[in-house]
Amino acid sequence: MPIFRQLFDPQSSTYTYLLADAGQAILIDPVFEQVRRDAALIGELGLRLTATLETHVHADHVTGAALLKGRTGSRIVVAKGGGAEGADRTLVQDDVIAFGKRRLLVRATPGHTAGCLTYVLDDSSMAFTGDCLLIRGSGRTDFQGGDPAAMYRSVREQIFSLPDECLIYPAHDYRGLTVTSVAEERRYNPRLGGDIAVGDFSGYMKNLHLAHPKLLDVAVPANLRCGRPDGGDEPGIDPGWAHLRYSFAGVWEIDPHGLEELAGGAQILDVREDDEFIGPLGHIEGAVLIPLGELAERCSELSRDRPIVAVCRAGSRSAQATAILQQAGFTDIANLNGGMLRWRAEGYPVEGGSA
Ligand SMILES: N[C@@H](CCC(=O)N[C@@H](CS)C(=O)NCC(=O)O)C(=O)O
Ligand SMILES: [Fe+2]
Repeated sequence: MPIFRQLFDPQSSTYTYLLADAGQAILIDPVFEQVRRDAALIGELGLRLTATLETHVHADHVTGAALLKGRTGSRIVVAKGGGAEGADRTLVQDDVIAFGKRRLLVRATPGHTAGCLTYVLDDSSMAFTGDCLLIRGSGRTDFQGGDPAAMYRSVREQIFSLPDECLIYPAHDYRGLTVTSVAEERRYNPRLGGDIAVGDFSGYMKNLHLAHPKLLDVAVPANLRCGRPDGGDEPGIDPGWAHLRYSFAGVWEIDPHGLEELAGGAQILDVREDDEFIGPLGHIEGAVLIPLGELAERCSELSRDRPIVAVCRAGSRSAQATAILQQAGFTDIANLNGGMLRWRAEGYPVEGGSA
């Protein structure tokens, strides 16, 4: 089994999939706004992102492909027939994408769009069906070259032909369901399962009457550029006041070395209890003490004009402090990774404390 993670974007109900083997990772359908999260996870798992794969040109969110390429050097991989420009590789039926010693095999599954692809893991244990086959549903077929008859054929010939136990991971689920299997969908899919014929499916799809995706006019043009921003800045450019690292837990972290480099340029907020502050671990010179339990009420004691580095014993209470400060409207905040324990272990100076 390769490393596998299913990641969710709540805004668009999109699933992004991380697959990795032997240190090499790929992402299927990364979302622009989640690039920082996804890059953090890949870093924390000690992986290198080699490629991002799209199942299709999305209409409801912008891909993170170009941003990820800028950050990590990953290659942008899309369908040959999808119309997107500026990719590093384009795929057709039966192409192979390698990561470590594992491979994904490409199946063309048009119907939701003309260029939709399904990616099947080498042992047929998993398939990533994009917006072709969804859990007890299917992608819509009413724009972007959608075609119910093509989708029917794609599902019947390219997906239902996989082994019964093959797990199906779609690009979306609007009810919070996460996974299904070929056998289940073959039997229970209300649009495409059992004895349903192509005419039945087309009738079903013609009467869906879905509103267009809210982001359609933004997402499609951006995705045709593989997610390259159109002159605009990338959202949430990384903070420039220190060398920070974003964690998958959602916290900006600073290492002891980074804090030392700031040389007094930040307020140091120690959120331990009074007795710990003067206890054996000591504290960092110039630190202001506000115990975590009092922070919400005492925020006004901190300056909004200088960045804040939160500190505690091991780095967990101070991570919570960064969340409290963020809620209170502070912007330049970081957590001292590893807290006083790491600060001391790496030989940085303290006031008070025992040797
Ligand atoms: N309300 C969503 C609609 C998203 C939507 O239309 N999703 C497409 C996939 S890109 C779809 O096929 N949806 C199937 C469905 O909603 O049943 C939005 O505004 O983004
Ligand atoms: Fe879609």
